[in-house]
Amino acid sequence: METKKVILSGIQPSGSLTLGNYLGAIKNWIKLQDQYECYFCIVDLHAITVKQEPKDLRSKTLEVLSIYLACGIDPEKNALFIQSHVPAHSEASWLLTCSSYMGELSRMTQFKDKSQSQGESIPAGLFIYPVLMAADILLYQTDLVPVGQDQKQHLELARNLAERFNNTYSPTFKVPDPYIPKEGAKIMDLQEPTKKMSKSSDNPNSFILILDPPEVIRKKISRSVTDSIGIVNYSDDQPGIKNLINIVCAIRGITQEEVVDMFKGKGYSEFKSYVAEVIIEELTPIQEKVKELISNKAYLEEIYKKGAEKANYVARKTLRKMQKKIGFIQ
Ligand code: ATP
Ligand code: LTN
Repeated sequence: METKKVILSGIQPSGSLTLGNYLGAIKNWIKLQDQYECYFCIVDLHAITVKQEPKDLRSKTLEVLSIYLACGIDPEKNALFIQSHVPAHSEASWLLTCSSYMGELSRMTQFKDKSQSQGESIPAGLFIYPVLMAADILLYQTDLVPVGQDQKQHLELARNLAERFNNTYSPTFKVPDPYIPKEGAKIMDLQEPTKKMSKSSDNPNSFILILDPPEVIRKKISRSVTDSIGIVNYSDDQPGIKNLINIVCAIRGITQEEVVDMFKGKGYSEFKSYVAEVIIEELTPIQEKVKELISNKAYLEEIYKKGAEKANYVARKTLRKMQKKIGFIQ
């Protein structure tokens, strides 16, 4: 029997998931789940690189799992698990930290961005963050990592660490490839459309949450920042409008030209109403399913336990290989 190629990806339970998380990551996972052996995790160890309220972390972790399921990830076919339930991630992360360079980690743009808002006391975890992500990926001998554009640099580091380990010892890891969607790869902030839409932004008007009710979506889209040109065009001079066009393309699977054609001679307010309805139509069925799932704690527990069992088996095997090659007595 031909063995399936492996996919791994994850999202931090560091807040409520945004339309960016959905279009940049989850929507692609759904497409790939039939062809690949998939591991989808909720990366709680990554989330604590910035301060988290324990009770929120607990509830967001289960919310993310409910969203994965509600979006159509099949728990029978895929391993859905919580990162901290698989201790091999933390252990492998340390082993890889010892062969990571300060220089390469200081060049990570996410570290540079996130450490800026931390004042004097930058948590060391923020610096090591991409090494933990490399551990997540490499432990499963992953072929493909479906992520948004912002994670490309981290993926490059994971590839370098895999090659470095393979060269220092002997072939141990698959060298993974990124899978970045053409549309939806980078959904921008609705208030500052030159910045990525992010769930940890302080301004709720800057993002759409997967669980935002229809009236909130309409309000946020109608308030989104545009420009004074007044024509629906796909252009870098109109980053706000370009972003809204990208959102429609990623949801509907149509081209930018088709969207622009639809709104020839029409104004921004008509266009914005259309964008809001496209988003609402996509998110409403997901929201209904999340509502059902989130109260079914026993079902969620059954899924993450089963997922952790499968993940632990595979991850432990790779970890043991690493330890043996490094020279640890087993
Ligand atoms: P945080 O703001 O807490 O750092 P985030 O919203 O950037 O979080 P992550 O948990 O870091 O989200 O990302 C999970 C996945 O979603 C990754 O694959 C990432 O590339 C993707 N993603 C996040 N934001 C966007 C976005 N604006 N556009 C496209 N993809 C995105
Ligand atoms: N760093 C990622 C989240 C993440 C991840 C992973 C993504 C942690 N581990 C492994 C893919 C594969 C982010 O989106 N900020």
